[in-house]
Amino acid sequence: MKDAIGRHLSYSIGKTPGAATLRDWRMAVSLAIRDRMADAWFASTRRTYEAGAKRVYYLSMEFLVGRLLEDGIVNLRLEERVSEALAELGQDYAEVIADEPDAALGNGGLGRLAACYLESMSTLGCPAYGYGIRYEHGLFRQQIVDGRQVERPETWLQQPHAWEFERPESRYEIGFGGSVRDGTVWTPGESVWAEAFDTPVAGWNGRWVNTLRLWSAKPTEPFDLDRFNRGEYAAAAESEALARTISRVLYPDDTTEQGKELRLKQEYFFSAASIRDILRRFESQFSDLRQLPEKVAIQLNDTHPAIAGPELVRLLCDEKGLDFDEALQIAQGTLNYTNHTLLPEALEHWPEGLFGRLLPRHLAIIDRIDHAHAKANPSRTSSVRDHGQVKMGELSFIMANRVNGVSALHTELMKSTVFAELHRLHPERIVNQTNGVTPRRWLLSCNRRLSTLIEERLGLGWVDDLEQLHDLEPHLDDPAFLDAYAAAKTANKADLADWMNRTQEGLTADPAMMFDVQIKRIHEYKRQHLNILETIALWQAMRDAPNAGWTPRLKLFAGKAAPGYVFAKEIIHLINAVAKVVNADKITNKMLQVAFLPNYNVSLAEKLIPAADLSEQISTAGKEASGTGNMKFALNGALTIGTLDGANVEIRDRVGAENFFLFGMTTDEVDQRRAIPDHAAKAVEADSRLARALAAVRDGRFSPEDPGLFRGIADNISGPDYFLVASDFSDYWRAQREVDGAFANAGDWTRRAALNTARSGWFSSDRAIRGYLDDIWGAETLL
Ligand code: OAK
Repeated sequence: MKDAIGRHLSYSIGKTPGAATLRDWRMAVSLAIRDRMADAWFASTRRTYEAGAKRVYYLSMEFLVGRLLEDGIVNLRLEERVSEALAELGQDYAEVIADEPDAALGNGGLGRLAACYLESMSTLGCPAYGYGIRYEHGLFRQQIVDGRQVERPETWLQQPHAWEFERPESRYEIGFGGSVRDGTVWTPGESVWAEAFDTPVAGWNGRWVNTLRLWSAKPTEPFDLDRFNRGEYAAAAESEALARTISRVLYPDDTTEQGKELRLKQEYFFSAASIRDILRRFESQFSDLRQLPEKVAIQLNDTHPAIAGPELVRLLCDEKGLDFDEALQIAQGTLNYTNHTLLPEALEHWPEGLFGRLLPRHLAIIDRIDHAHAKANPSRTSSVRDHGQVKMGELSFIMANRVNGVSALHTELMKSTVFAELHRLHPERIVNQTNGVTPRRWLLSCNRRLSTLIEERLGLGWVDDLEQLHDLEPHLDDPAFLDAYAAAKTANKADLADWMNRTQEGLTADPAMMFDVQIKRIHEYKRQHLNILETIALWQAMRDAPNAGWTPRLKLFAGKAAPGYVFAKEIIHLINAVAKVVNADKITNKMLQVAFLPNYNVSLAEKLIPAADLSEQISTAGKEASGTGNMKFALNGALTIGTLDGANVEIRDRVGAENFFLFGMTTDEVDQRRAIPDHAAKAVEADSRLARALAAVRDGRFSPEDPGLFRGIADNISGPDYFLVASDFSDYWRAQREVDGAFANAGDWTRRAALNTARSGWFSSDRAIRGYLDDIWGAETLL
């Protein structure tokens, strides 16, 4: 290992040890690790060809992979060798790992899920490719300036990236616009190259390696030398810059519709390149396109790649000469669709005018698909085109062999709401696959103290068979085990507290406090404002009775708001304003501290989750499709305070109701409550704590220099309150006081935390991927 690192430092990076920077060392280590993936990578491809196996293609607009070096080292089981080698080379292992920038090619849940699933597919030996976009700029970097979110460009690709292989020979010309002749001959008005960059994704033990193939946009028109020679430098580079725009930025929206033309271009760009690549690989091995459904399963990660359906039909008809009905049947046998949200504003639809201008042939194909479906289902009343819009959810549904939701509750709601009619017509099509998370990243490597303790008791079998964590339960009767479990948590908290106290102005975190954590995108449905309102009420109650024996708490928040989402940004501002007042209050600051940690990303989550005591999963019931953070917290021994929403329901069923703090209205109750006139005003009137906390917000207690600053938030909660913050407040307060009482009993709390770990094995992404393999893809694993 030492030689391998040294060789790369000299001959790949071109530095001597004396001149090498931390980044140089990190690059050299990364290249040495990447080398060790190569043979298994080639072997995986060879095995797949030899077996004539079915391949899975996961098409996703986002892959939120985070850092890759530690993941590679851990999965190849090279930790000791790398840290020893680095020590001998005079370098610090942890520093080298921490030097890597996060690959933030995603917004949140959907993108991180795609990354967990790729890793699990490799762990299981499922032949698979991930297909996405190689964004030059991933999700923005969040700064907090005077309490407000400020967005800065993220620049992960400005430094050399160790993990990818550029494949200039794998490129496809992707067209847009233009016209269609004789009904089928599409002549695009403009085009760009989609060029492939491959990253190897190694599974546990490095036995199988799949590929993440990301497309980068390159100009088809060469640089204009004539204009350059005439001194028109900017104009000479114009077409090049325009082409590159397509893979320039990740849209920073999470569950809101993004209606930009460029966004539709991005979606077609990566979907079309991926479909062509899939067909090319298929045809290099098989001769009959009718075998496609038998040899290929394509998963659409939400509707962003939905245009892959019409594109596949187009290629099969217009280029391969199949007739339409046969092409449609092949495509429908190959494609599947995962829905990740029911929020109306997140259901993609495109204006027909824009769609027809950019993709004229596809619009005609969509109409034919829709007519064919309507003809076969005469009782259908809806259609893909509606009120001048092309609806991508409906399109995905009718193009798919299987459609899935991401938690049991969400799947049932899909059947009864957005897809009610299509579900009636195709009752076998919708299936559930509750989300999962990879235990390699989300326990083994992010929480060394806990994973070492588990290894001492159970060995390492749980790492790729997470249900083995059940075998911890007998150890709960051993006081030494519980002590060690508690000590691991406390040490994780102490590390985090040290780091926060150094970096967060005004904060005094003490590991003896309860670490109460809410980390996720900032959104009204996720209700960070419910949490901060309860924080305010708690602070007021503590001031009233400072000696009432309060359980000391640190309230931690982190998350990004979409740049255009004004209300979400006001919530961030309010949290920071409350932190400033509360942390400085001499009466309460030993009992209550509040922090908003900037720039939430995968690496920050890896720091926070192992140190959490309490996991806040408090969305309005019916709104959070699943959640995956909720699973990571439970696995790492945080107890959940949560509503009956998304996968919380299944977490509670598994860890036991007595180890989960439930509050709030159910999905049905939410609908009923919303129908009551003035529901929020009535809830405020009925709860004096809520009224007082809202008054403090409204009257400028947290913004003395601008008293009206947060009035909008207070008015929303006591007025329209679509997300029912006011109506759920009393029960949330009750549950939080129950949490206080439970935390005060340290021994019992640890037991309940350890039960959360022992009973969370089902939430492994390995289990989820097995479910996809069996119920959706019909594919075999080769390990
Ligand atoms: C993002 C953009 C459009 C549609 C959905 C999303 C998204 O991230 N949804 C989230 O997906 C996660 C993975 O399935 C779920 O756990 C979250 O509940 C859901 O909000």
